[in-house]
Amino acid sequence: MDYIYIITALLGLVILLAWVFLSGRTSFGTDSPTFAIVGPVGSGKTVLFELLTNHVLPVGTVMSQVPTIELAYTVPSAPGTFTLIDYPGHPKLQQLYLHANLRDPAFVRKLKGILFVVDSASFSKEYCELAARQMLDIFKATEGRPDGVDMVVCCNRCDLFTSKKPTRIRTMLEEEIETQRKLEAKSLGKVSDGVEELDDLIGSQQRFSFASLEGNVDFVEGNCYKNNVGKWEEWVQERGVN
Ligand SMILES: Nc1nc2c(ncn2[C@@H]2O[C@H](COP(=O)(O)OP(=O)(O)O)[C@@H](O)[C@H]2O)c(=O)[nH]1
Ligand SMILES: [Mg+2]
Repeated sequence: MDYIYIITALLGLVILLAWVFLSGRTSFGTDSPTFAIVGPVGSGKTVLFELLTNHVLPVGTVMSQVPTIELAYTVPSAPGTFTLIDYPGHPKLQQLYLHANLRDPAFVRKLKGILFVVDSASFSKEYCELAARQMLDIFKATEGRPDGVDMVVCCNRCDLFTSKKPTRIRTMLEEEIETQRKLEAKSLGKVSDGVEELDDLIGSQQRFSFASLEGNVDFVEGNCYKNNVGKWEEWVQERGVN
């Protein structure tokens, strides 16, 4: 009869150890340094993911419904492997996947860099509002880390004549983020004094600028269409080797 107690106790111990081990592991069951590809729908994220992982231009893409994950992503000259995740750009799906991950401190800690892809050929005022909203939500999570998380804004589709230059996109985004931050602070101020929380993270003293963030934000043009992604790859490589 005593055996039953011993076996039950051992079984309990095994389950407990398994639980401790598994719960300590972060999203997608891997602890390797991670690069995230984010940005609005149709900006070229999935095409970029394919170029970075398979080095081929996909024949066609459909709107992504779930994240695409490469667990054995290698970066030239960098030791080991990385995780590369292409997140769907639809706001609802971003909440479900990207922001669910960003709420996990262990996930934020292992983030090596964020590739924020925008369509520089459709960068209208409305598009800028959407991109700024998405960025602000990301910064709220990443700027909580002492050193922030580096980001490269991939100004994609520079092959099209309507495309805007990275410097212009940067200025438009800074102005828009400042506007949205003020609006948010105003509405938060009405219900609570939680305003400091956001302002603490991105500095309330001066106007919003990317330079005042903890993480470095670079704006670099390119286009997936003609496989002109070398500068973005170099950016990833710099973070991968450090
Ligand atoms: N002209 C042009 N089209 C591109 C470029 N990059 C992506 N596309 C096209 O943009 C569309 C959307 O790309 P996709 O990667 O699915 O966007 P996602 O929603 O951000 O994942 C596809 O039809 C691509 O072929 C580019 O640099 N130039
Ligand atoms: Mg996609």
